[in-house]
Amino acid sequence: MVRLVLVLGDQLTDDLSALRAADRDRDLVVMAEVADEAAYVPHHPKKIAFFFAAMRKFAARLEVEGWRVAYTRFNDPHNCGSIPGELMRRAQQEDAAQVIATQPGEWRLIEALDAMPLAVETLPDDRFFSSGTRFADWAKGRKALRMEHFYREMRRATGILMDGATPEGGKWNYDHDNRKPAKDDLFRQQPPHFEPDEVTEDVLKLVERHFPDNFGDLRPFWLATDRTGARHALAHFIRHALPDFGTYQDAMLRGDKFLYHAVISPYLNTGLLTAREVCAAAEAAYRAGDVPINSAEGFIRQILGWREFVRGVYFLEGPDYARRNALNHQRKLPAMYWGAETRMTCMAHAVGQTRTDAYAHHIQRLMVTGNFALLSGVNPTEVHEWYLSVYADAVEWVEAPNTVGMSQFADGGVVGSKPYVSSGAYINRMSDYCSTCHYRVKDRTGDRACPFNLLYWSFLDRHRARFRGNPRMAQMYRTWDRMDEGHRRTVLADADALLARLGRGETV
Ligand code: FAD
Ligand code: DLZ
Ligand code: SF4
Repeated sequence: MVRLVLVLGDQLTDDLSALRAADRDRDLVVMAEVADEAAYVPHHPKKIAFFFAAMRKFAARLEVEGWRVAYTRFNDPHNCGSIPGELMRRAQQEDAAQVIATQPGEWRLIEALDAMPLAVETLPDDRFFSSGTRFADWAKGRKALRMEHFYREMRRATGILMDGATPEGGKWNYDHDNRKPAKDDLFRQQPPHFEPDEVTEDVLKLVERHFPDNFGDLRPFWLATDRTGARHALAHFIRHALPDFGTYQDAMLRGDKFLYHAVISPYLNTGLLTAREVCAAAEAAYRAGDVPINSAEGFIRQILGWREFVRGVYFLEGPDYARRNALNHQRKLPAMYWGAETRMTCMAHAVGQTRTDAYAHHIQRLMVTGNFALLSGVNPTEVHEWYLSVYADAVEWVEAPNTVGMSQFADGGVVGSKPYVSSGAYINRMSDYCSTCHYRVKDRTGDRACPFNLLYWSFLDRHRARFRGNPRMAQMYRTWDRMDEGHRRTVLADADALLARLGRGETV
């Protein structure tokens, strides 16, 4: 009897476990562009187009390789609008009762598959270095889960950047050499842009028609939508940007959206690239002498360390993870996140490039938009839904731990041991934003004081009971407590006034 082989939009990998388990001569691959996936948050139009175009091309490739594929387009009049609905429709058409699936990357879909009246065999997603079981074993009995410890174990287990039993170069982590600000450089290479072909152009027209009001610019559309393009993007990064990745990984510039970042997360998260091949390419460049250790290690840590770690946390913590709100923050997400006017240059730039490119790099996400939401007490579920919507690389298993955990501390300290908060001084050190800002980064009080300066102290003051015993925050509280009491009162009053303006929807 024919079995249905489900391939989701983020499972576009040739040796996906579901495809390996299936019989090409007998089984039917099911892929579907459905309203439930395309509209459960208001995705950026570039993100929807990227997923649909990549899905169509992957389906066409499977057919060339001899698979029978039932592919449902978004505007097919028979489209049931959901993954379970499409599986049921195909099951009736084919008289099938069994489904083979690779575990989805989101609890919502795992639960939907579990609830189906068909026999669904869900296989582990082994495109990752670590399995859920391995992570759970590592986590068992630990008081706190720390990425750095997990990362070292992964280095040992995989042998990546190892010299026998010791880390390559003698150190596990070279961040000490990193974190330099960058200067404008007209000759810095930009990530390759890919002209839409006929398949992509069809998808762009469909997205224009069906999602006209979603936040974000659909055109110019420049992402790769197949494996060949994704591999080209990877090779370009390794050659042109990886050598400086480490040194400048935290830098931000008004005139350069991408700096030395890889811009490969959409390809990794859909499966067009695998984590193994990306780490292998970076390690090979290091061993060939083309890339210094601080960059190779820093980059590999993001994938072998952070990416695997947050995935482990997402599945270990369970389906309620994305809704946590440990700090009980309730403010609505300010309209500036959806492009409303702001006088803050850093926010305008981070949101602006999110709108045009469905991309912002890690420090923009963490220390600009994330930092501002956390300091001003925005409800983390709203923050989570924003990040899930606006980035082309956003799938919940990776987005939620980064947003709810790392950036908003809403998981109470599972991902990070302290909240990532900073005043304007950090942004000023790492970027050229402040020199053109309405606000003054050096001002600590008053109408023109940088909002980060006001909100930073008011956040620490508000959450003193929770954080004062945290050894990593003791210095911050000592600094605050040493300030003159009158000054402290002014800071808190100015912060309250700013928050009130934000609450009234006034431009900040
Ligand atoms: P680079 O800086 O060049 O890094 C290389 C690769 O390392 C990335 O492609 C990515 O696969 C991996 N990586 C780097 N940092 C992380 C991290 N913290 N967690 C997991 N993988 C990492 N990443 C996503 O892939 N999807 C998301 O939805 C997402 N949401 C985020 C939300 C917030 C609030 C924050 C602070 C970070 C988020 N990240 C997310 C992590 C990180 O910002 C992106 O992976 C990175 O910006 C992607 O751009 P890049 O390919 O140029 O990355
Ligand atoms: C992100 C996305 C979008 C926009 N559309 C689809 C779709 O129509 N069909 C599909 O199979 N997958 C889509 N995806 C990706 C899924 O939402 C993704 O598989 C889940 O987030 C699980 O990780
Ligand atoms: Fe951002 Fe403050 Fe600098 Fe303005 S002064 S760009 S608000 S950090």
